[in-house]
Order: sequence, then C-alpha cells, then structure tokens
Amino acid sequence: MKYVAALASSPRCARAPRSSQRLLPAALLVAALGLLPAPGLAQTAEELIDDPQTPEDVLVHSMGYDRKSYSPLDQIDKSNIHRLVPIWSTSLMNQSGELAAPAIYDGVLYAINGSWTFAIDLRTGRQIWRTPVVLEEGSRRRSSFNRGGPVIYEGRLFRVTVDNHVLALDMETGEELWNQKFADAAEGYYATGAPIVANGVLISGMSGGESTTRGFLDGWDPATGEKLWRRYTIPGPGEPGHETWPAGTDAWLYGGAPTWRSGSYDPELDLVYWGTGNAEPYDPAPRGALDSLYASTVLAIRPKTGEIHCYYQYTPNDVYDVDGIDENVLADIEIDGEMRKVMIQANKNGFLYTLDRTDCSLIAAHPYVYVNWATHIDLATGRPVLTDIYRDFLAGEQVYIWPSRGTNAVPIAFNPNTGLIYSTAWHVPRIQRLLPEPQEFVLGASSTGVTNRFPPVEPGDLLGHIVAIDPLTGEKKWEIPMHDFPSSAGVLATGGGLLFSGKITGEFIALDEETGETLWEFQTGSSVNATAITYTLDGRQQITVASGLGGGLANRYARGLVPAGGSIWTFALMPEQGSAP
Ligand SMILES: [Ca+2]
Repeated sequence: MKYVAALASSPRCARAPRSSQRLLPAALLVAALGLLPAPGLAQTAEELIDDPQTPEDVLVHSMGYDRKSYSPLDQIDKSNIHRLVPIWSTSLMNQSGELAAPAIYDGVLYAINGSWTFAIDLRTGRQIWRTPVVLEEGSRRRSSFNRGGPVIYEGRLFRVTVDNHVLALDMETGEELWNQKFADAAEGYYATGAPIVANGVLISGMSGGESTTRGFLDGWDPATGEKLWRRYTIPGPGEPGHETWPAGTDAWLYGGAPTWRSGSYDPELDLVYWGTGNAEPYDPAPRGALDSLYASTVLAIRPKTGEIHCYYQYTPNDVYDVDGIDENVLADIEIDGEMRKVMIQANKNGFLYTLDRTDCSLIAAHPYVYVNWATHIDLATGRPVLTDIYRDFLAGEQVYIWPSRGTNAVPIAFNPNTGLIYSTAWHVPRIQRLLPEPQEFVLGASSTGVTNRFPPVEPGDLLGHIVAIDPLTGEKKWEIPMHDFPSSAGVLATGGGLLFSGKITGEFIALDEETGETLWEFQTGSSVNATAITYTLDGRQQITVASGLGGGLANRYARGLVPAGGSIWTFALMPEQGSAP
C-alpha cells in the first residue's frame, strides 16, 4: 500500500487502505463463519511467512522466520552511505536498556522495552499510543529489559514482562486484551525473551538459568491467551532423556535449561527451533556430571503441540555457562553438491555450528573466537573434546575459560549470496572456580555452585571482534578488532553490501561487507545493544535502530561511561542536491 501525502500526519487514515482490502463481501462472509480473522485485523500467518518478500514491513524478528537478519534492499550502498542521515528520533522513556528491535506494519513502528510498549508513526516519529508495563506489586526490576522484539499477529501485539507475564495488546489502541502469568518469581523465574507466533500458536519462554528453575516453553492461543501446552526443557521421570539426570534425586526439577532468547520457524517442515541455556548448577556434582538434557541444546518442536521432533546438545554437562540459546539461522545451502536444509548457530561456547534442520544432525562446527575449553567438536559423536581445564576445574582450581561467551546474546547475520555469517564476538575469558563447600539449596536463589568473574580491563585491551566467517569451512574472510569495549549489538546485512551494527559506546556503524572497514558511523546518545532493521517507506529504504544501555554485561563495561536512557533512531539517505527526495 502507498500513502496519500495529505494523510501523512494521520496514522489511522494511513493505515486504512490495507485494512480495507480485507473488507470484501466474500471475506466478510467467511469471517462471519469464523473461518478467517475478523476484518480489520491483519498480519496473517501468510504475511508472517512472506515477511522477507514485503520490504515495506518488518513483521518477524531478524527480518524473517529464518532469522537471517538479512535484507536484499540495496538503495543504501557503499557509494552513497555517506549521505545516510537521521530523519527522526524519539525517546523511549526507559533507563533499563533497549535490546529489542522494532516491528513495522502499515506505516506504524512498534517498540518494546522494560517500561513501555509504543506505537509510533513511522513517517513522523510521533507517538500514536504508549502503554506502560505494569508489574506485580513488589516485583524486582533487575533485568527488566526485553530481547528480540514485539510479536505481531492478527491485530495483536504480544510481549512478556519481567514478572513472568505474557500479554496481548490491541495494535490499534494499545489496550490490553489478555494477560497470563506463567511462572513465579519466588522460584527464580523471570522473563526477558521474545515469544514467536508459529502455525497460529504463540510460543514464549522464561529466564532464570542461574537460579532454581526448570526451563520450559509455553504454547498459547493468540486470540484468547488460553494455554495450549507446556514443554519442559528437562524431561521428567519416564520421559526420554530423564536418564541424563542422577536417579533418585530432584536435580532435574531445578536443573536450568532456560529458554530466554527466541526461536526460528520453518513453515515447510512446521518446526520451531529454540535453544536452551546452561545446566544448573554449573558445579556438575549435584547433576552427577551427566549430560543434563536438554540444557545447552537446540530443540526442534511442533508448534501446535510442543512435541520434540529432534534435538542437538551443543555442550553436554555445561559447567561454563556457555548455553545454547542463540537464535538459529535457517538457510538452504549446497554442501557437496547437494542442497541441504541447515540451521546455523554462533554458540556462546565459541563454536559456529551447522546442523541439518530436518533431523538435528551435526554437519560442521568451527571456532569463531579463541577457544580453550575444548580442542574441537568430534563430528562423529557430535560432542566437544574437552581439554585439561575441566579436570583442573573439578580439582577446585581457578580456571580461565575462553571464551566467556562467543557473542553476547545478540543476533548474527547470514547473507545467502556470500554464504557468510557476520557476528560480533567477544575475546574475554571467564574466571571460574568451584565453591569450596556445596551450595545450600534455597528455592529461587542463585545456585550456580561457583564463583565467576571477568578480568579487569586495561586501556587498549583487545576485547572482541566483528567477524565474517564461512560456517562450513570455518574460514574467516576478515576479522575487525574491538579494543577497550566488546560489542553488545547484533548485525544486519543488506543487499547494498553493507553490515549495520553498533558499539557499546553508542555509535551506530555501517561496515563494508567485503572488508569489514567502517564506512559510516553516527553517535546515538547511549549504547547500541540492539539489532537494526531495514525496510521501505514510500519505496525509499530506511534503517531503524534502538539506543539505550542495558543488560548486565553491557552495563559492566559501560555503566558510568555513557548516558543511560532509551531512544529510537530512523535513518535515510539525504537527497543529493537538486534531486527529488
Ligand atoms: Ca516484510
């Protein structure tokens, strides 16, 4: 749809055309029979699947269900990036961090953070509505940020709040339509992740891998909020995988495997891919040093039922908090002359994995950062081959584990034309030691059984990279060092040969995809801890990114050094002199 200029300041009018397209007599009749969403609603399942083919909107996280964080838009390219300028910015009225990317539909931008949900007129940057996050009385506000982004489907916007609620707002008005509590903070649960909608089911996860939780995913009816299913990420007695927990103990009831990021979806296979975090405690003794399924694993599940189709455990018996939660990028690529359906993950454990997404089998795994806790991943067994660090750790020694995290829980990008993964990466060890005595069990309390810290930073220290890497060969095309600060931003790749990312010190940056050279940067005023999106408005390419210091690790490096406070920025090319905009 296209806007009429005279209506530009009226978002309600501007949104009318697409809605009115649904007001066909036949559609009305079918809607009356309950076979279609009611007229006026939008973002159908088909629209979500087709998101990459509709550059005028961004409906799904990371630019599509396949989470490639790639757009073929090429109006902004290396030759004109110097003309990229902010066209509007607005406050997001929040001090706790902007880690989410917005969604865009019919000329309206939807943004979420730990304090608010916003609808903003994409043309003017003016607020259409905002709805406050209202937490339960006495809720803690620590970690009250949201990763991923808002989820939109059939006229509703879905999100979680830190106090373990999932809710739906009316996209037209911001009014709350339903609200469900799914866990208890007193048991160690909180919520920072992003739900997805797949095959008509809203799927949400939980956080709390460092306390006494048992991870799960919930399936909800998006229309009513009715809970359809729960899939625990630790199998109970009698279920396959339960034997990876010590018999006769309740370790499995508090064993972690949190689902605190978000999923990918393959509509053809009808499978959702969702990663899980560490086993809990990190101290392996209470877990019998067994594999602890399904911690640090990717699960392929059926969205209608939560049934597990297949899984791959990246790090059996995860004692280093390396997790397996990062979003899997879904791609179809040629391997040995055969087209394969793969999923690619830059795991926090430092290896970049390529799996067959039809059966979760391992195809390739290569380090993308310096790794010392394993020598390699054995392709025959799918398991990491551990170094002596594990023995030293069990003996009670203080160990330096590289990496503390390969990436800081932010999306990577995959360009299907280059076949390369682009990621921000950390070059920081974790210094970890077992507690001298076993930790007493306190429901809801931190229960890792270890002490851990990061080394202090000296001026000029190398702390990370931005890297371009082939997931099949592990060959790095280039690697750009980052000194003094690691990055906490995701990457967006575009058809213009550009990569957009950000710095913890607030610069939004554009790199040359060929070389990693920084071609352009702009100071956004706080810290870029989110991932950019790109789309067209009236056929003109724009780029939007949030700014706002948030998240424990970004704060560790930059608190006190950059201003806090959330804002969102939209950029477009300044017209060349004498040319039409
Ligand atoms: Ca789209």
